[in-house]
Amino acid sequence: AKADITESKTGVSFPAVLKDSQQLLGVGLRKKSVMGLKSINVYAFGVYADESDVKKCLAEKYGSLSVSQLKEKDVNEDLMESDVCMTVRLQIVYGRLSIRSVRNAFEESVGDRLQKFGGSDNKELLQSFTSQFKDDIKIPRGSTIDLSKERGYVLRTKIDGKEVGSIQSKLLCHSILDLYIGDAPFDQQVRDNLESNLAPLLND
Ligand code: DAO
Ligand code: DAO
Ligand code: DAO
Repeated sequence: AKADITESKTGVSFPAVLKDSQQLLGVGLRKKSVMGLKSINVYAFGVYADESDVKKCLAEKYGSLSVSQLKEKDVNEDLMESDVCMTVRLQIVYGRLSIRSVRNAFEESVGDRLQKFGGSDNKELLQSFTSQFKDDIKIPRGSTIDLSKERGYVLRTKIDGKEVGSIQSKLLCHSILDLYIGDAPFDQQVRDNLESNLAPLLND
């Protein structure tokens, strides 16, 4: 079996494979600056994609290319747009996360992407999501949140393995993934290593 990978700044480790077939493409750190001053580490994250979906959806277009050739293309765009099953696993390291701050951060980060990709007014869509983050949900340090894009652009959210909801929306799936592998990601390192980690899935 392949080895787990540890996010270096937090020491949080991620399994190399999730759900039997989703391969780890990179790990990173989500920070947040508070009051413009210091920044806190909020969660470590790992990005996974289903190996056979990657082959099916991307190999024909990219299969013969080297890593440096892949870097010239917008492979990340194809990954976000196509019906490849993916998971972003978040492991919370900040010990005082309130649902209110999750809601606010979500409206800021995801709201920004919904506007970017959806154009018109998505405020209602956004609020219909965030209103479902019930005030009594606890997300202590050590919690694991899985955001999974399943077949047909269904976004399923699980906290510590327990489902909290699912929503079918291509726009929402794209907006969430863009936070992690888009052009202005939370951690540039994941973006930088994406092609090197995808290449073996495309070619073997
Ligand atoms: O205590 O006010 C504060 C700072 C909290 C920052 C929280 C950022 C939340 C990021 C989203 C987490 C999603 C699980
Ligand atoms: O880090 O800014 C960010 C956005 C993270 C998206 C996280 C969604 C978390 C959903 C948690 C549901 C809690 C009920
Ligand atoms: O339709 O099953 C349902 C209820 C949806 C609940 C949504 C919970 C929040 C999921 C937000 C996803 C954010 C990444």
